[in-house]
Amino acid sequence: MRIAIVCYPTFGGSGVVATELGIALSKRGHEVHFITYKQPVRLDLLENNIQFHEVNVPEYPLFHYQPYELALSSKLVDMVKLHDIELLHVHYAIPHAYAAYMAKKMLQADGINIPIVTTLHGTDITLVGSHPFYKPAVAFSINKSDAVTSVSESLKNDTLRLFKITNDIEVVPNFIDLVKYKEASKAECKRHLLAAPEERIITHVSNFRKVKRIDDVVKLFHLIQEKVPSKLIMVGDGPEREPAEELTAKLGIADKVVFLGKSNEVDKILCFSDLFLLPSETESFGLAALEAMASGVPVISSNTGGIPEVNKDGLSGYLANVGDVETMAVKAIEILHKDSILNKFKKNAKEIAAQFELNSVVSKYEELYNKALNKL
Ligand code: GMT
Repeated sequence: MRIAIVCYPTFGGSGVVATELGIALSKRGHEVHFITYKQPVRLDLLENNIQFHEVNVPEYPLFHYQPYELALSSKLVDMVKLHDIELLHVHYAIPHAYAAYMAKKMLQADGINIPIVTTLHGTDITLVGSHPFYKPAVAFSINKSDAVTSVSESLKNDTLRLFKITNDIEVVPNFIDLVKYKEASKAECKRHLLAAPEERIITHVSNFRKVKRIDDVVKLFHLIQEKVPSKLIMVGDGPEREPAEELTAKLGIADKVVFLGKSNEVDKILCFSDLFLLPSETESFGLAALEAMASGVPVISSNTGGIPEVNKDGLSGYLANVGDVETMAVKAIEILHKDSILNKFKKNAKEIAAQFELNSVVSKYEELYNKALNKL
C-alpha cells in the first residue's frame, strides 16, 4: 500500500506514534510518505520505503498568520498525484484532518478518490479541539473522515461527550517496539554517571507543558528523597522547565535533580531507572508511562484520562488523584524501599507493557486501512 502519514514532527507523543507506525509499516513492505513541516525527530535515517516531503509555508507580510493548512492540503494533493498514494493517515485532528478533507475534495475534482484515516491523540480533543474557536471544524473533520481511531477508551468517550459525532471511533492504543527495549537493556549502563550505587533513580520524561504538572513531579520527589536516597532525572524541555529548576533550588534538592533536556535516547535512560513519575492533569493514553513500563520501570501516576488503561494500580505501579502528591509519595516509597517489592513491580510493569506490542497494533491499522479502501 502507498500511505501518506501527516503528523507533528516534534517530541510529542502523537508525532512519536505516527513515526514509529510509519517505520513499522515500511518494514512490512508498504511505501510510506511522511508529509509535515520538518523531518520527524524519531525518523533518523531515511530508510527503504520511506520518504519525507516537507511542507513549506512561504512567509508573506500581509498574513498575520501564515496559512499552514492551505500549504499542507496543496502538498497532499501534489504528493498523492506524484506518488500514487492510496490512503492518507493523519495524526492529530487540528489542522491535519481538516487539511486532509480539503485535499480529498480537491483530488475528487480530478477524479481521484482516496480515504482519510484520522487518529485522535488527546489534546486535539480535550484541551485545544473543544475550544469554541475550533470545535465546529474539528467535529466536521472527524465526521468526514473515512475511519477514525482514538488512542484509548477514555479519549473515545471524551470525544463523544465533547462533540456531536456521527462517525464510528475505533480504539487503537499506543504501542511499543519490544525489540528496541530489549536492545537498550543490553546497552552499556551509564547508571554510575548519574547516581551512587545506594541511590534509586527516579525519572520523568515529557515536553514540560503545564498539563504535565511538573511542579508536582518536583514536590513528589522532594517527599520521596526524604525517606529513600534517590536522584531525579528530568528528560525533555518546555515552558515549565525553568520554574521547575527554581523549585528544586527553593526546596534545597537542586543537587539531587538532573535536567537532561531533550533526548533521543529515552530508552537508554529508562533502562537504569527504578521509578517513573507521571502526575499529569490529563493524559489521553500516557505513552511515556508505557515506554517506562516496557523498560521494566514501575509508574506512579495520576488516575486521569487513559492512564488507568496502561498503568495498573498495585501491579505496574500506583495511581492517585490529580494533585494528590502526598498519596503518590507514600506509594512511591512503598515500591522503592525494598528490593524485593521493587523487583516485583518491575516484572509486572514489563509484562503489562508487552500487551501493547507493536506488531498487533500495526496489524490493526492495516485492517482499518483495508476496510477504508474497500468502502470507497
Ligand atoms: O502529551 C503531550 O504533551 C503530547 C501529546 C501529543 O499530542 O503529541 O500526547 C498525546 O498523544 C500521545 C500519543 O497518542 C498520548 O500518549 C498522550 O497521552 C497525549 N497527551 C495528552 O493527552 C496530554
